[in-house]
Amino acid sequence: MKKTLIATTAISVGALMLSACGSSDGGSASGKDDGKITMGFAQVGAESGWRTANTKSIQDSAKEAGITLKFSDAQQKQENQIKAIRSYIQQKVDVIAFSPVVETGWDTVLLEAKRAHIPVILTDRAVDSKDTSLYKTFLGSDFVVEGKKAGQWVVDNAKDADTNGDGKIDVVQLEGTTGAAPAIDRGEGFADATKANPAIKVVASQTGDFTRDGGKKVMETFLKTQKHIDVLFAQNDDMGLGALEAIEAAGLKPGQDIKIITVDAVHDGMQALADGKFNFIVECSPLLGPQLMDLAKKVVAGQEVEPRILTEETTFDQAQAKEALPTRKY
Ligand code: GYE
Repeated sequence: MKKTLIATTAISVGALMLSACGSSDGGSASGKDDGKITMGFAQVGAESGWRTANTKSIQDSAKEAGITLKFSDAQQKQENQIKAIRSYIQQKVDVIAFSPVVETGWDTVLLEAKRAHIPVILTDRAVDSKDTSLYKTFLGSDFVVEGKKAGQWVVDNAKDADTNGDGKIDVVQLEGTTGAAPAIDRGEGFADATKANPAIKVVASQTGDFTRDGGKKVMETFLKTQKHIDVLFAQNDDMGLGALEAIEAAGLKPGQDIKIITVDAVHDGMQALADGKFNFIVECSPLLGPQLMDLAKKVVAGQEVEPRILTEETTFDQAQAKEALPTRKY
């Protein structure tokens, strides 16, 4: 907000791509004399279609809200995110928002922000810090519920999901980034819901890092090592899309020989569902930008905000995907 004459170029953040959209305006720590807000946003990376849509939503809504955005891409590395947050503290931005790549290890840097009187907003993913005074609010989905919805589909469609009719439902799971909230919580929710039917068993589970490439490679291994696979639970669309390639290359029909459930509902995932290659998608909305900018304005103005803000989400089967695709925004 206040002109502090801190040149953004003076702050080195290594290989990070820190792009300052706008001038080198300082922040609330030093004064609020021109009414403008500068937000420092430390993004996870560009690992998935979800992330691309999330980044666009944040950039577009910052522009719309008249908020100057300093944006960094951490390439899925926590150390890069910590460096970016430290640089935002030095630049005295008005508010810091970030989506923590993993849950643990944030207390030190968040305490630095608190001491500098810069409010922090968590978006998309949570931290597991016991000290909740380190951030103002957490805006995002309930990933445990998402995992439960995925597991419930298998329970509800058990007969169909037993693709070789042997009375057992052998599930392979493609996990997201190890240590990330959505990977931990979706796995937990899925396990919890599928407990209802003892015939359902996760026979193999490995990380594909939320990427297409990761999903493809791990699925190739699963196909080699497992005698039979009834169901694939991919914790995001991109890993499911990568797995499709491996399944087809192995001469199997995705959606039929192997039932596929994913999370996100990005465009390519919805297309695969409409084409009959996926069976069920649990939606996770990446369009967090508008709510984030509203929250930023409130916390910078010193207003109280709810400590936890949930996004509203639905699920899609194949017919619903066909219907929703033409008007889908991402
Ligand atoms: O599901 C996945 C992305 O944190 C909710 O991260 C997000 C997850 C999303 O890479 O596609």
